[in-house]
Amino acid sequence: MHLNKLSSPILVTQAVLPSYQSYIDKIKQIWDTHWLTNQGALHQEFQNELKNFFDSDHVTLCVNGHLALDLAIKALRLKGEVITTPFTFVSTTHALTMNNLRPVFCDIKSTDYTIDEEKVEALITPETSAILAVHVYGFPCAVEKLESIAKRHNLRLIFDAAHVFGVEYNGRSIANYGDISMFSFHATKVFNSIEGGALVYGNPEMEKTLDLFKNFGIANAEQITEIGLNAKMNEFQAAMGLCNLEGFDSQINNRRRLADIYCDRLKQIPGIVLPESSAKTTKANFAYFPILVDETSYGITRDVLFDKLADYNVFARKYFYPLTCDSECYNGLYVGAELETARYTAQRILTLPIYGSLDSDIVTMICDIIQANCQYAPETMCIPGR
Ligand code: T4K
Repeated sequence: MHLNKLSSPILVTQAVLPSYQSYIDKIKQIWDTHWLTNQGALHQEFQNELKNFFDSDHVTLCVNGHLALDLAIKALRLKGEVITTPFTFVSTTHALTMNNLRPVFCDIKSTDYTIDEEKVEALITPETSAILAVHVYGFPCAVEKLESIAKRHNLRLIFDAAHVFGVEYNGRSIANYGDISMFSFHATKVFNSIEGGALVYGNPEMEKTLDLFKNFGIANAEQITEIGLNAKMNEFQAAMGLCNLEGFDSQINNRRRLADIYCDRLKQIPGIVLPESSAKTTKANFAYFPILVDETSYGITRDVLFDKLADYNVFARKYFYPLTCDSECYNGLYVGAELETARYTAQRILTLPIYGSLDSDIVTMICDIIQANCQYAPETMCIPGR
């Protein structure tokens, strides 16, 4: 099989943009009103749209996902220890440690890489105040089991839902589980508001607290009732969110088509392991396309495959390596944690390029490269183009 290097780089994702004209039309009112931030009209409109989208009465917008998570932790007044996953973007762990909480790392499942709910209870101590789980790559955690553990032990349950915008589980938006869910609308996500984030929750009393925390704790011009920060979403972000919401379904449909090509081709290759979400009733969003490279069956390691793809101008990413707890900034504090599956996964995971505007021929070519580099391809394997 002869494969040529691509003329321009293919990155793991490409930010979704609405049509130029639709954004210009949307931001025109900012020039009319000179209102740029601090809960303006576009902020209000976006918040209302998201209440419909998430089927929730309570949505708080934030300038980014990380500060949204930070606010959730502050508003829930957590203390002591929080059980969490190390297989995530560093934001999840940093949000805990920056709030003087001690993360207690739980292992993940080898099927969909979410926190292993069967291992959570053993980690609960009198110091535990919450569970912070991540719907990683767009795969829902075992939400009911985590909810019942949290209830039994009187713990708060937070979902880092940065990856699951648009996902439905059991016919409901995934936003409606746990005490609070944080969504990221960063440029790299399936849905973006340039930067941005939202908190979705059921308790109406949280709304006031979150609004205070995200605006310096200012209750009114003369009263500061909380030690808060600035996490407000501005009008340009809200405008981008509103425009991108319109194109969201077609974004997901395009991703689904690409994911189908990846799945059909890659499942045939020895040593390329595809995730299996146990949440069968999910409406998926194809936020990421992770593969696990099992070097004993594939013949080369994840890192070698990463380099081979780069030789063709294809830049996959090692999301999420290293585990957050093994990051330099944590100074080996968690080396002893029993995280066998998480460590195995982080060494072998590779997320392949996926985004709505990606050409299906490129996806086919990426599969060809992965297939061509398998050292143990059986003779009978169907190799298109050979
Ligand atoms: N929790 C979880 C589980 C998360 O994954 C994240 C964020 C958070 C919390 C925090 O949410 P935010 O505060 O970010 O809202 C990226 C993103 O910056 C980060 O948002 C994301 N997770 C993480 C998984 O990925 P990098 O350092 O890998 O991004 P970068 O700049 O290398 O971009 C990746 C690719 O995206 C580029 O190769 C091309 C494309 N891209 C990027 C940017 C910035 C674009 O096409 N346009 C752009 O503007 O972290």
